[in-house]
Amino acid sequence: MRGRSIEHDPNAAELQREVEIPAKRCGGEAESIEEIFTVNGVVRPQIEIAPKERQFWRIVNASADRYLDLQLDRQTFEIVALDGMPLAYRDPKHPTRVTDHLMVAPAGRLEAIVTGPPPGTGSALRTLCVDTGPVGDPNPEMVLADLVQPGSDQSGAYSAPRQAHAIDNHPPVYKPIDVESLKKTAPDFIVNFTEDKNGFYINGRKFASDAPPMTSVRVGTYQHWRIVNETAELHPFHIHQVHFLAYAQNDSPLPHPAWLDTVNVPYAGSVDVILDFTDPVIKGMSLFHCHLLNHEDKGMMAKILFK
Ligand SMILES: [Cu+2]
Repeated sequence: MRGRSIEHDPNAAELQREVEIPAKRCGGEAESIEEIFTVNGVVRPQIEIAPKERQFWRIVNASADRYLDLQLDRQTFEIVALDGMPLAYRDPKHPTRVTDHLMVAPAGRLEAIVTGPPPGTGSALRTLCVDTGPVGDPNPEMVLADLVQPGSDQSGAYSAPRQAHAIDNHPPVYKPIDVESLKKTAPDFIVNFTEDKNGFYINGRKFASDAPPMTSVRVGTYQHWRIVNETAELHPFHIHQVHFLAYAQNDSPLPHPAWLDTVNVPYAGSVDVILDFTDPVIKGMSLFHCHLLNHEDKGMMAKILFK
């Protein structure tokens, strides 16, 4: 999924109608709609799926700065992995989670099994309205793609490439860990997102390529971080190389704690995470940042040293 700018597109109104953006406003932001989503470069393609057929889908939010709140009409996502990490890796007893919608922040990834709807009932993949906050960008509901039955003679149907994949028979590797005690400790590090008319900041500082790391961590450890968003818009926190367990939002336990590398941080709110720095291969200088590219480019990024 990518964003396509319609700001200067003479067909903007037509494109908005094609993806069925509702007339009623979404969220508090009064700006006009500047972007729509495309799927593999196509505006509202058709995805062929037979009734009861189970397909494995990989969805990447590759837009620069738009959220997806994914929903399949009358169908569910059987989530297998988030942000490239199989759910089973940390929780072998719960390898999948079934949901009817899921927020995927910019840079977020979802792998899920989708089942074809019953004969004669179409379905659509859509994103719902995301209220990005009083100073956020418009992020309206729209249709991303239509699910159609194969051979239903609808022109322009997008067929997923059918490739033979070699199946390797290595047994799966699981690595459940106990982080309960870490959740109870005070945060090892606090990331504070702020902004003003001159830019975007982490802990009061704009990114500088020649600055020393803002923090350093010892390889082999876990850390509890709190990410605090003091602004009036959403920011997705993203870190390179490692994953974290997002388990609380605004000091309340999340209903579905998940291992991620990108997490939405609510405006005027916070998220608590446990970061995993135990991979001995992951060493050296790395980065964490807001994954709205416009914010990152204007300073909301910092270095971290894994030592
Ligand atoms: Cu941001």
